[in-house]
Amino acid sequence: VRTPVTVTVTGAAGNIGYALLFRIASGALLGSDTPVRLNLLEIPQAVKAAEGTAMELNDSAFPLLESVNVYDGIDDAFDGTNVALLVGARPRTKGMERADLLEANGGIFGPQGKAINDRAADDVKVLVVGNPANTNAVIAMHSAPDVPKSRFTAMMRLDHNRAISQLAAKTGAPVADIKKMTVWGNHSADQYPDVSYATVAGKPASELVDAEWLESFFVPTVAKRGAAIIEARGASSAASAASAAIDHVYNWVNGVPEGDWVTPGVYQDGSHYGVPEGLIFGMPATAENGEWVVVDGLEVSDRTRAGIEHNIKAAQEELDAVRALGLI
Ligand code: NAX
Repeated sequence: VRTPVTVTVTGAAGNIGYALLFRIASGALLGSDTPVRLNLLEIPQAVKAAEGTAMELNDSAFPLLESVNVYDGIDDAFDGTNVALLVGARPRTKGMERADLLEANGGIFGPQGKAINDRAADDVKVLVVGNPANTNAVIAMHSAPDVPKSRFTAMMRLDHNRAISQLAAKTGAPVADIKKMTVWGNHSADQYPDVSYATVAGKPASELVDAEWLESFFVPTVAKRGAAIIEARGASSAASAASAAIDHVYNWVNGVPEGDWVTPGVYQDGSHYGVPEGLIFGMPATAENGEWVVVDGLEVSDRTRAGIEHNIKAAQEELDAVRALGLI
């Protein structure tokens, strides 16, 4: 049995939190031989609900769960944290301008980044789920100058998994047969899900589906799936988002199977696919020794290039707004 890992989950009393915590405690996040200490962070109004969830976690008697603690103050919540899942965010409410949304989230992710900087373990890995995820991740990263930038990531895995699911349904293949899916860019409607390199039971996906289906069905269906879930369920994606967060961290820590890759939103140093330095951007990656490794050198079609450029523009505009607000 390995040394226990401390996992901090923000927004622990929310919908994603409820779907996420039990899977972390069961061992799905880090593996079945790694004991977990859970730190749950909530805002004061939701602490009672988080304590209820903590009671249920204890009642589940998970053999790997060493402890559960609930916090309403950020510093202690990140003390010794090895994995920080930043789920809680300020949602966009009706009539809210983008600047207001960014400012409210800057007030959450800036201080959390600083607490991670000051209190987390040296090997801390951060996954930002709360929207706008890519930009919130950049804000947190800027407040944590002592933490390597590559430790701040944004969740693109739900988009990646949605893309796999759509391609599987179209081709009649099991999801396990689909490899090398890619989603470029941001977790927003701007994203570009790309089957250019994907294989289905070893065959190039591009030979199994036509360009018309990709353009008029696949891309918009994946990019707008969140809205379709809200329409059907009357609530936003929660269990699938939690599952994607589990997949992201599991692969980051334990690696990606040979012959495949996944999509994390990763820090850009300016050396990948023409994406400028400073963004946190979805692209194909594997993981080695707990570090993401971008899959470089893929040939990029004109359509993919356009998808990447569109996302660069969208991400930069959002960061310009964040910069104008003095948040980074
Ligand atoms: P909920 O509103 O159910 O839960 C959010 C929780 O966060 C609440 O309990 C709230 O009290 C808490 N919270 C707010 N501010 C906090 C702070 N400063 N510190 C600690 N906790 C705080 O939302 P839920 O459905 O769980 O979604 C959470 C976030 O995930 C949202 O921002 C949502 O937009 C985002 N999503 C991101 C996805 C992705 O793929 N990146 C997909 C799913 C989801 O839409």
